[in-house]
Amino acid sequence: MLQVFDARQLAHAPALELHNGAWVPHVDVPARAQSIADSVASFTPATDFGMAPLARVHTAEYLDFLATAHERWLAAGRTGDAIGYAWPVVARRSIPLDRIDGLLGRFSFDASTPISAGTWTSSYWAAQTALTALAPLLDGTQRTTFAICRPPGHHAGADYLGGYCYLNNAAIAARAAQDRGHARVAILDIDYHHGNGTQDIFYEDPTVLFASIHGDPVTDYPFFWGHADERGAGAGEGTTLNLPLPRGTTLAPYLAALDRALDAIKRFAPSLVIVSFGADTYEADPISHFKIATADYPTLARRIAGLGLPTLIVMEGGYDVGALGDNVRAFLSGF
Ligand code: Q9C
Ligand code: ZN
Repeated sequence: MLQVFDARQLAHAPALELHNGAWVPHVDVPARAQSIADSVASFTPATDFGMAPLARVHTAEYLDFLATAHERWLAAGRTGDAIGYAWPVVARRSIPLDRIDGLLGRFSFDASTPISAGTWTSSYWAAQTALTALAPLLDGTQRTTFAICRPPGHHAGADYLGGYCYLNNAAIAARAAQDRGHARVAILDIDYHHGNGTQDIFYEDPTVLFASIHGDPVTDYPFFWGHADERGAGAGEGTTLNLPLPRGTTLAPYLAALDRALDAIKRFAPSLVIVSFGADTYEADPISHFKIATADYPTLARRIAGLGLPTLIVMEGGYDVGALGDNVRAFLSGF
């Protein structure tokens, strides 16, 4: 199994995030990606596919903002990481803004996701990591590949960052696969948190199925997306499947939900599957609340492998750094 990791993803190093009312050390530490890379036998660095595949998913305004935000922050006389403090209510009209604080609000949805000096570099190479892992699936030389992406991507929308995510690595890979002939792509999101960015990007798109199993947004971040009645809209009605589960969920009910998601994928009949894999479903994850054990991950993976489809695994969350390498290795072993 080809495994892609690029050390330029370690440049992203936000200092603090706002967590339950306190500024705490950011949990997406560079050591996360390093511990995953250390746990796999060998890896390939990313190839540069340039900006075009990013622009298939994200708006030009957002990409320009993200690439320049930290410079603009410094130019405004600030130090440290760029972060917003005022957000427009959904459906506010579009207002041309220039001040960095206005832009930070416009292009983000939370206070968990600061922009550090290295954020653009790492986000860019995380997207290229996903594209590099996709390439051998497109030419048929591999059946399953693993992209060790950091920062993660599934909370990032076409024009917003949030949830530790800046560029939507899985969505970028899905569009690239479509551009190379995969008309129908399924994205299976098994991070603990709902992948609101991926859902938004494909909400009205009948050619990409988005199926997600996650902590119920009634109790858990990101609150405003991921409820079971969100099923897509317009031409995309029915190609979004949300399976929220309560805090404390153990393997058996998790597998029941996974089988429902896999059934929906089979009915959709894609030619490629992208798995947004978060190891934050792990029982000891510091910010999440499912009860999946390390020994459970091969079982999850075997069921997904049972689809028998070319599969790109894209790393999303997972914050118990000490167990992360073992959990990822356990998951990959099931393929
Ligand atoms: N007080 C991913 O797993 N922080 N992102 C919530 C809770 C945001 C997680 C704060 C969690 C985002 C990719
Ligand atoms: Zn997560």
